[in-house]
Amino acid sequence: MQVKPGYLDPADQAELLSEIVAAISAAPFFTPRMPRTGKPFSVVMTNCGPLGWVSDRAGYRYQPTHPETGAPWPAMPERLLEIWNALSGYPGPPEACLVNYYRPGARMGLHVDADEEDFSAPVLSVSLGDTALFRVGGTRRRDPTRSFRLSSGDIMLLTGETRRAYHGIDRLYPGTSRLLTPYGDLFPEGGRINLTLRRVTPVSG
Ligand code: MD3
Ligand code: FE
Repeated sequence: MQVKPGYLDPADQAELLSEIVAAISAAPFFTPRMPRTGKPFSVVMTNCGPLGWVSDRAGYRYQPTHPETGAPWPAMPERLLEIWNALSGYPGPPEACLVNYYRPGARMGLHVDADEEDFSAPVLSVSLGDTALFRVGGTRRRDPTRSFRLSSGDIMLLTGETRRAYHGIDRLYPGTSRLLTPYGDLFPEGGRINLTLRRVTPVSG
């Protein structure tokens, strides 16, 4: 696992956010639900790129269309493809960009990302907006965990062993960023957006 604090400067963050806001207007946030129980997540989501991650009573999966509108996901911003090319070391483009929105009070419990077919590909995460307390452990739920803060503009690259580690977001630190302020209609309480770029299927060679 590699963390690149402040990889994106404030101008880059603002430009990336404007592209994500455009994607959200084409593919509105949906509320993911736990398989079987239907319990809603506190995080809302959308996606861009050829595939998007969704979760509902039927289960977790990647699919090419929005679960509510049925439309294909919007294209992945070129800027994200460039970041992936610069940092991932992977010989193919990402297929999914999951957009998670945390309002103050939202969290994401400890989990493992296991719905991708290609675990040799890294996961690349971009944090925008309020600082969050991130927690990562080992490949077993009982393994010890460590915590650190992720701030706006930070990029995290998950490779190798940590790609299969338990991780989650324990809390936000509300009011720590003004990046979302221009979009008060969409984000009236501020909050945090996390982008995760993933390869889902292996690159065919
Ligand atoms: C560590 N998102 O969408 S991103 C998720 O901040 C998710 O929204 C968190 O976990 C967020 O699945 C964390 C960073 C991240 C992504 C994948 C990982 C950390 C990871 C996979 C293994 C270990
Ligand atoms: Fe995850």
